[in-house]
Amino acid sequence: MDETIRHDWSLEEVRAIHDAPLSDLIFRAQQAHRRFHDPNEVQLCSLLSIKTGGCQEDCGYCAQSAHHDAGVERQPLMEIDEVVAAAHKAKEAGASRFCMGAAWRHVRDGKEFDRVCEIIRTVNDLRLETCVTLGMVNEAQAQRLKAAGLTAYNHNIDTSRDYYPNVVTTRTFEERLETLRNIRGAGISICSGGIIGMGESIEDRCSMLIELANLPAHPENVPINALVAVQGTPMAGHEPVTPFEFVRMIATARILMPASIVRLSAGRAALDESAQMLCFVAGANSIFYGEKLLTTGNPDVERDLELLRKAGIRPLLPASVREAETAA
Ligand code: SAM
Ligand code: DTB
Ligand code: SF4
Repeated sequence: MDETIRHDWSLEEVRAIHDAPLSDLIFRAQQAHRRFHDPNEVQLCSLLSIKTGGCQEDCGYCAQSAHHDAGVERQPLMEIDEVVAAAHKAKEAGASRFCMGAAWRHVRDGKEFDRVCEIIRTVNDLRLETCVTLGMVNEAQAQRLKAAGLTAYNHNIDTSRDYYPNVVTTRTFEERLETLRNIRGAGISICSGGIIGMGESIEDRCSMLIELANLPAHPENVPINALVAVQGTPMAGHEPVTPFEFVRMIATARILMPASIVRLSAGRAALDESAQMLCFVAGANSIFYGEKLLTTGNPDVERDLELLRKAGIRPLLPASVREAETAA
């Protein structure tokens, strides 16, 4: 194993990294980034909500929780054809990964889960990487997702272990980790990160990254979201995070998990071009690409393509294509 991949980070160490002068922090993040990635490539992931609203969980940030009234229209699980049409469009627009989210507390065996597995198979046939986020899954369900050809499973730890009860009360941090173990056990890539701007301390942010970095294997993808404060949720009143906070979090994630793909995720629409560019320089190498996240907005495709063009950044190709090119 590469000796620069560590799993023994301490809070003192990580706090010192996070709080370093910005220039020093970014320089160190760039060094880590360039050891494992092409700094001019960014992964483009498109996101689709395949089942919206009415969720039993009470996540304080989420517009889809049945515990809050954020005015989100509930939608049952989409039909295969509709999802595939959206995946096709995302591919045409240049995405390499198609991510699908369902507002479920956990997966239930039955017709709906069968349909999700069929959706994964069909989207895979389009030669897109597939990712789903369906809430908690057990070992057998993880195996079925693997058999359907799933590339990655998104399951965020959201915040630190200590701050977790201030964010969600209907499940525990440990349950979150249990699902991550089930996904890892089935041989599926893990996409797991969190959210900043929910009233947590800097120490909580560092602790969250340490939880991820000290897992037996780092998540292959680490989404860093800034809270999208949605009216009607308990977190509607939070102040937006500043670009400095976003950049520090991304750079710290990059240093702790140098080989992982770090995604500049929700909250990007509130950043201007220079702040986004600074996030790329700080080690972000993935974005959500497409006008919508799950229920809230994201930058326009044209503007994103223009930004990437001006920065000389190329889209990262799907893993299957990269491997075929290396073999040739
Ligand atoms: N229900 C599943 C779950 O919670 O795992 C999947 C969907 S859930 C919406 C996926 C992730 O989106 C959450 O874990 C959270 O990190 C992120 N998210 C949701 N609402 C957000 C918001 N308003 N701002 C920032 N991130 C958000
Ligand atoms: C992740 O880390 N961020 C995405 C995805 N994983 C599923 C979701 C962001 C949601 C933002 C709020 C919304 O659109 O409802
Ligand atoms: Fe449900 Fe996921 Fe939203 Fe929590 S984040 S309320 S589990 S959809």
